Amino acid sequence: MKKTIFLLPVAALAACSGGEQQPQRPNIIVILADDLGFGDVSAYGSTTISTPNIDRLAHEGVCFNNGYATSSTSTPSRYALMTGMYPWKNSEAKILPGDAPLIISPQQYTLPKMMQENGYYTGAIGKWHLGMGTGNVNWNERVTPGANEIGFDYSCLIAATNDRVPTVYVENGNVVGLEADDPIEVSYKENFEGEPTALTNPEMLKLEWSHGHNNSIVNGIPRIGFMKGGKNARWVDEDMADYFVGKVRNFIDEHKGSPFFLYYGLHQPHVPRTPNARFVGSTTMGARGDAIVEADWCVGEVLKTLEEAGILENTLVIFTSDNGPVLNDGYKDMAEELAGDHDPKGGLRGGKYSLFDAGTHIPLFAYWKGTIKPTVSNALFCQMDLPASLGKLTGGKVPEGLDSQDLLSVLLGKSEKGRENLVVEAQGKMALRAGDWVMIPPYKGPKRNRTKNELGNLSEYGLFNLTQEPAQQTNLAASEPEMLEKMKTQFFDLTKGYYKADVEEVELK
Ligand code: NG6
Ligand code: CA
Repeated sequence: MKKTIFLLPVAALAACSGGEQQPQRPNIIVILADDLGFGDVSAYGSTTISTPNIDRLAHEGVCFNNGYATSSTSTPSRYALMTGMYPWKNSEAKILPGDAPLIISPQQYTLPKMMQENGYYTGAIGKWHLGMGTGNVNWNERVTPGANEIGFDYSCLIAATNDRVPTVYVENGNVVGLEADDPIEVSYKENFEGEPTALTNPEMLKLEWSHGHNNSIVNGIPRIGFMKGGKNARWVDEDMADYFVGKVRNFIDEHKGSPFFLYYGLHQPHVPRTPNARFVGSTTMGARGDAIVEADWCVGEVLKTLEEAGILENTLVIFTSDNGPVLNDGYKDMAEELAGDHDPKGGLRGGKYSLFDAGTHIPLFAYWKGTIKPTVSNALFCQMDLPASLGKLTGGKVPEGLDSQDLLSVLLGKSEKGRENLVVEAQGKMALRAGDWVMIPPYKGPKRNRTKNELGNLSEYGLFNLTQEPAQQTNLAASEPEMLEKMKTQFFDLTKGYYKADVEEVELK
């Protein structure tokens, strides 16, 4: 038989042989909401709130039923995502004040640095909360080291949280809109003479505090910490979503031609909840519900921008939340009173600050149009696994010894083989999730804090089967002694040198 030789175009040849021509690497966007609970998105079945844009990621991507943050508060949770290391291995990874130094060393491995070294253009926009500078920050000069020193080519951030001073945007280390004749001063110890606080000038408040949050007043809202000056640089809370969406749009438009990595830290629905007037009244739940709808709009804007730039099919979008939900986190914004039938925990137990499941069991979706097939995944996946998994996806170098696990095939919905276990953390206390089970060692301390969230301080060992009972009401420690022993052995092995039976309670003032 005569042999026929087909001549293929050069590009096709390269693609077939898997040789020189690399497939184009996707852009990656990680959207991290702040305090958004498992029950706060309609994707997991909540009928009391509608989040169509977030749901689109869930329904057309991988919807994780067992997605986790490492921690039930922001700083440690973000630390793990950024470094691929358990935050309880770094004693500084706890809720930081707004003037705290950067807790990630510029020598340390980070997810953005890996992406940057790998040819990606990298950006961080929105909430930071990993510290800036080296202590005693002078906000009138470039604040360094910060995001730009640990792997981000571009950054536009709020230093800590939207309830902490300084209430200014920091772009590439510089306070935006700062005027030389009105320098900023910040203190977490004492007020500056003559500056109004919630205690001295309650008549200036448009939002009242319920616990904490009675220091400097900015934009009619009392904050944590004291600040002076920088009047024209101060943010307007109600415009924050628009401000950051604008920055995200610019970032995508400017870098659509090259692979980029974008970390977008939404400030919603963290307190103070200040949705733009466009969203006020969009739910019956008051500011918290309206802030979630605003966050959903932000996600929609990201997708729209990608579509308009023609790069939606070449972008992996990961959506998640830094920790579980809370209703009253220190302001009288009626979140509790107006919640109605809405359960932000989505049937789980606990919430923000808690060792119970709702503290760290959060919404997680991975969306990549045309590549990821709509999938519901029950695999255990933690945000801390993003560094190793995204390294695998993009060819980035992942060092030995990280706690981050390469679960790329889980992330892309091709495998259900997730983590075998995960140590979760709440204000220095730790618990173990493994398989269907959760083991919580006994800890002293109150059952609830000022938020009324249950903290998970148990007087005896707690053992719960999450598949049988997501609400963690039945302690099986006595009836399942073998499982308890197995979990304890694993837990003490994993946390060796770090576990402390006595952890001082972090008091919310
Ligand atoms: C607490 C604040 C709370 C919130 C939290 C950090 C008080 C009483 N409470 O100390 O409002 O800011 O810190 O939240 O001040 S997180 O999501 O950034 O971890
Ligand atoms: Ca948070």
